[in-house]
Amino acid sequence: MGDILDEVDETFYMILSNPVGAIISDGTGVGTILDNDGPPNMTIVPSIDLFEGNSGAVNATFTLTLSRASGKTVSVHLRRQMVQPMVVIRSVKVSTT
Ligand SMILES: [Ca+2]
Ligand SMILES: [Ca+2]
Repeated sequence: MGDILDEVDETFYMILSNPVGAIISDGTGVGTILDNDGPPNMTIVPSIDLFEGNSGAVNATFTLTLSRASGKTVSVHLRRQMVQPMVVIRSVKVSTT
């Protein structure tokens, strides 16, 4: 099936049975559908602004976007890098939609 989904190659069997006028000596053929689609592009929202509040922690939400769906598991490593040393990042939570 033609699609644009990056996916693993798919294998199927073609099996012969109930021959008439012949004998099946090798009745199983294997077909492999080779995926020809590359992975989607991933981007992170370039910047966000948030108010510091008056106490406690605030949440900063960065949105990651894929250019299109993938048939494979997509993962990415998140790394925190301090620009201002007084910023304390206590935790990172990830959710998907
Ligand atoms: Ca394709
Ligand atoms: Ca595909």
